[in-house]
Amino acid sequence: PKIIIATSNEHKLKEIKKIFSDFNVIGLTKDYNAPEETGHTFCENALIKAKSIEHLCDIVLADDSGLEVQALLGLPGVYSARYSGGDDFQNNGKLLEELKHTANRKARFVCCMVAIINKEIISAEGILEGTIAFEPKGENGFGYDPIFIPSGFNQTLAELGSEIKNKISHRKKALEQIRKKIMEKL
Ligand code: ITT
Repeated sequence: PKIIIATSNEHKLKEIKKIFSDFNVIGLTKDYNAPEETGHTFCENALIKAKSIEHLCDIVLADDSGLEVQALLGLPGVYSARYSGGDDFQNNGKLLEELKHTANRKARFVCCMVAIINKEIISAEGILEGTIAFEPKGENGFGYDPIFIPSGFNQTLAELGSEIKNKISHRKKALEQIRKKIMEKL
């Protein structure tokens, strides 16, 4: 089946295409006129994005995701993309600076997927637990991947690479759950 994804993030799109290789996943990226993400939760924002392209296809999907740092009471959270006002590199710099004197490095990635399938809304959440590194390492991935060490590993997601990331990530977990729900509706 064909699925259109509401995202302007090429990296997300690539991961979703890889994990949903059994669907005909189409990304809008450049043509996507992103709505303002005014929600207070990942799922609210994912729903705003999914609704904005609902008219385009029988199945549409949106991903809203981010990093919750325990010592920062859950920030950057829904503000993850715009945390520093700059790019990914600056976001990572700001976060490391804020945690400079903090021993508690616990954090988690959260991903909420919302699909609208023949007007019906379904959602699923995925979480990846881990810790924040003391300096950025690795070249793969995007966003906070260079400073996030998933539980059970001792390298960052950017060092571990996409093959491992796509097996354990918050995005993978959310997609597998929503895949089941989509299949039930088809
Ligand atoms: P769209 O809204 O167009 O999908 P976006 O990048 O703005 O693209 P979000 O609003 O969901 O997406 O913000 C997600 C941010 O959270 C993203 O820019 C990263 O900074 C971070 N993030 C989410 N998933 C991540 C991952 O798998 N690895 C690293 N950082 C991630």
